[in-house]
Amino acid sequence: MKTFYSENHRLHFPQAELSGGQFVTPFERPSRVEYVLNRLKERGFSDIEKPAEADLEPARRLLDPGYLDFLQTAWADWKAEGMAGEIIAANVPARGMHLDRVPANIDGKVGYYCHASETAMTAGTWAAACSSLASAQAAQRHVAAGASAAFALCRPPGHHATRDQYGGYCFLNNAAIVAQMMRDGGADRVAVLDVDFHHGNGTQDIFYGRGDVLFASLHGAPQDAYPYFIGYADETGKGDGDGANINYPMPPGTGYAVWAEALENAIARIGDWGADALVLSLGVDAYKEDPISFFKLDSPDFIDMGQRIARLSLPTVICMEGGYAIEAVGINTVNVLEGFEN
Ligand code: Q9C
Ligand code: ZN
Repeated sequence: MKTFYSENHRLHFPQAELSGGQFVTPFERPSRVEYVLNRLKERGFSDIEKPAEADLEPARRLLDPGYLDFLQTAWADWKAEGMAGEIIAANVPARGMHLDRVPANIDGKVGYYCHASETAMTAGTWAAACSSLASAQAAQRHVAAGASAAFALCRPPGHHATRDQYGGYCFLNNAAIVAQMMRDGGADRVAVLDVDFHHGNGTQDIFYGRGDVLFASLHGAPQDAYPYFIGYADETGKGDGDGANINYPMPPGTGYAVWAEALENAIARIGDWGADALVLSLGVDAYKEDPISFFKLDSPDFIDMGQRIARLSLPTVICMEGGYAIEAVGINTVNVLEGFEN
C-alpha cells in the first residue's frame, strides 16, 4: 500500500493546549507522524510519496466558503488586531445567543468558527491543514486510478472539523472532502467508517442530511468523552440522510471484544447499504495507553481491525486521524495497514 505524506505538517505546532485549566504542550504534536513514518519504513511500507498541492475547489463546494476564508486569513487578522499569543477561542456562541451572525472582529470570528477552545492556531496552521488535505486528495486520486487502497498520513487530523467550525485538533475534514471527491468521481455510494476513539462529529455534521454518503463511528460515549454534545446512538440522519448515520457510543473501559462486535455491525451495515467505496478515518487512540482516551484496545487488536475492514473489499482511502500514545501510534497505525493487506 502506498502512503502519501507531506512534511509541511510541521508548520502547525502550537505551543499551548488548554487542558485541565493549564496550558500544556499539545497532545496533537508533530512527532506523532514521525513515529508513524519510521514504522512504515521499518515494516516495508517504503512507498511514500509527497502529494501535489491541495485542491481547494472540492472543499469550497462542500464546506462553508466563509469558514475557509476565515482559516486562510485568521492569523494575519489576529496579528493585525495586536493579539500577542496564538489564536485561542475565548468566546463561542452559547445557548440563547445568535448562532448565525458572523462577527466582524477577529476575536469574535474565532469564536464563531470554533467549537472547542483546546485547539490553538498559529502562523502555519492553514498551510499545514492544506498539506494534510493534499495527502488525502493524492491518496484518493491513487485509488481512483485503480489502486485498491492508499494511506494518507494526514496531520493535522480532520474528523472534528465541521462545515464551518474547527476544534478537536482539526481544521479541514480530509475524510469528508475525499468522500465527496469519490462521489464526484463516480462512486454512487460512499461509506465513511470512523474508528478514532472520538466521535467524528465533523463528518457527521457534513453528511447528516445526505443519503449518498453513509457515516459510521465507533467512539467513547458522549456523556463521558469529547466532543460531549454529539455522538449518541439515536442520531441516525435526517431527510435524505435518514438511516445513513450510525453511531456506536461505548463506555469507559471498553475492550476489544465489545469494540469488535460494534465494528462487525458497522461493516455489515456498510455492506448491506451497498457502498461502492470506503473512506477510513483511522485514529489509533482507542489504544489502552492513550493519554486522553478510555478504551482498552491492545496493539495486536489493530491488526485484527485492519483484517476485518479489508473484508469489505472496497476501494479504500485511509486518512490518519488521532492517536496520542506517541510511540505506539506508529506501531498501531502500521498494524492496521498490515492487517488490511493480509
Ligand atoms: N485534556 C482527535 O483525536 N480533548 N482529536 C482533549 C485533553 C480534545 C481529539 C482533552 C480531543 C480531540 C483527532
Ligand atoms: Zn481521536
